[in-house]
Amino acid sequence: MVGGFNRRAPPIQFDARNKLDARNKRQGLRENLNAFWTGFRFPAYSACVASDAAAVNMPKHVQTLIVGAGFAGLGLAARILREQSQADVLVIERGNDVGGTWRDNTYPGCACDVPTSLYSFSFAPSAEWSHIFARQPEIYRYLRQVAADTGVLDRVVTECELQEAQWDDSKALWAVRTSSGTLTADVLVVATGALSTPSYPDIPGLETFGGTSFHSAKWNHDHNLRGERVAVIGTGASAVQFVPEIESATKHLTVFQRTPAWVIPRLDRELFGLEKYLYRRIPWVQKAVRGSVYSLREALGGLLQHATGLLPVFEAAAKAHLLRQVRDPELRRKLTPVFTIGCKRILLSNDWLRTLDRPDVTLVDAGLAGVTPDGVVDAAGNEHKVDTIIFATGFTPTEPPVAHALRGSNGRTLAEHWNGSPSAYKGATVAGFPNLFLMYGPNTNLGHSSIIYMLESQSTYVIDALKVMRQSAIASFEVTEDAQRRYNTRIQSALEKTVWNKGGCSSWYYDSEGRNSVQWPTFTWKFRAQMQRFDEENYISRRMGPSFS
Ligand code: N01
Repeated sequence: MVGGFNRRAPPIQFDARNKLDARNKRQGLRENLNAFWTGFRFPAYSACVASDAAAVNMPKHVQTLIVGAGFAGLGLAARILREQSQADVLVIERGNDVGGTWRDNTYPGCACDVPTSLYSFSFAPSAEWSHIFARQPEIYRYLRQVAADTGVLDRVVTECELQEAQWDDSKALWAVRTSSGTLTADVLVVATGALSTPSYPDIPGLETFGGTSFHSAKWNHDHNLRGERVAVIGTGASAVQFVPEIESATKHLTVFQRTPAWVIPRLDRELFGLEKYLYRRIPWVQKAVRGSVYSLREALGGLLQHATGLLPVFEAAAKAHLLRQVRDPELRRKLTPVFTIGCKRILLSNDWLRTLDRPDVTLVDAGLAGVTPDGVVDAAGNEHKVDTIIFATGFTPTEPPVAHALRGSNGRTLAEHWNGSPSAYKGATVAGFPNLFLMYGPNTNLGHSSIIYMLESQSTYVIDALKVMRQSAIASFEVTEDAQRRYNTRIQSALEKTVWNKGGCSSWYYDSEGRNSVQWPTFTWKFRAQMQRFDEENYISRRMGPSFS
């Protein structure tokens, strides 16, 4: 499945692997004692995890089924296997490889905008990153290597899409239909990512366009942009990365901006050989760097959440950056946001603004009226003739398609239950949907730090829940409506004070009900603290009985 994977790359260091092995052995003994738990059985599918879809032979039942093999699904599976090497866990992935968003987003210049020392698994540090902000190919390579080194790869079925999952209350399990067959699962974990389904704007006439069009998350590498007139729709985190990369090849670039973003310099550089050497030889050096990046980011989070009065200092820095890079005052005016910095994601770029100031680039901020066979018409009625349209219009985090595939205890889908406004308990569980965990669920996104930290916190919660189920012979758990309601009231009230809610912008953090159902409102360590333990007291649990055997 991972043809081209560089097996000669230096191994990723695994923290205290030996200690873990010993713990795993002790754990293994305990697991055997607890083997009465229905789902416990040795995996029967290792041979069916395939390099070609035809060889896939789905198991009939699995204890823990994870949907999605990106950072969230891989990280969780890796940690489950570290705790219990024989755990009955299966990962299904609709793509042809692991890697999630870092497999799919291959646009020119794609890179992480969070320092990679923090945007990587805590249990799998790598000393091989090329830059402070790693590039997409190396992050993708890293994920494949982690999947291989942790044994997760042997539990992944690729090209296997979840089509429907229905909770069966009488048997206390999920009946799952996939593109590769059906199976049942005791526990279902949805790790399909919040930024995985591309969003396309609803522009009249789009279907009449005679040229080429594609989304930044599905870059068409077979199409050569050289000498073309290209339109880019959207000016978010993806556009600022690829526009400077493609501009010199195109004949003319027309960038359609709906809302200008605050942009600050990306303080990036190559990592020195000495740094990599130290990271390899003295792992705590890298841990210290990770710790400092984390602390600085938490300080920024503090400003975004609690001290919005200090944010104009950052706006001044962003305005100075704009002044340095753009000579044309009219263009500077168009590029100056009218909302508080941080309300939308702060963009990092050293060449985006400068690129927009080039003579072969036009920034259109009049809005979009439609598409003709030859080009794009702006709201002022001007037609911009183009050969290719690239949509850099983001994703659909508040309307995840997977929610249509999950049916809870009353037969309604999660999408029907949410009705356009997602909410969950701790971003992880939903009343009416027993034995279901969401990774990167509602109100777990960040504006200041690494989502990997949040995902690892969620993994801790899921793993503890699995342990509690095993130890207490619990067949099913379901969060109480009351706990979920109280939790969300608290989250929404905390969000009220933050820049994401009161910064004067509209953003993809808001759902169709006008509720911010995306952002985590406070420090990430507070999220970690609440995810340390599976709080059974907020759940309705059903013990195993003869009907569940
Ligand atoms: O998408 P976006 P993205 N007509 O939603 C515009 C993550 N990420 O792909 O601002 C016209 O940020 C929209 O305009 P407006 C990161 O979390 C991470 O760039 O809504 N324009 C905006 O300009 C990021 O936030 C990394 O008014 C329309 C743009 O399209 C997220 O991915 C790297 C429109 C969309 O910007 C998404 O980034 C890259 C319409 N109908 C991305 N609809 C990391 O390094 C939308 N727009 C971790």
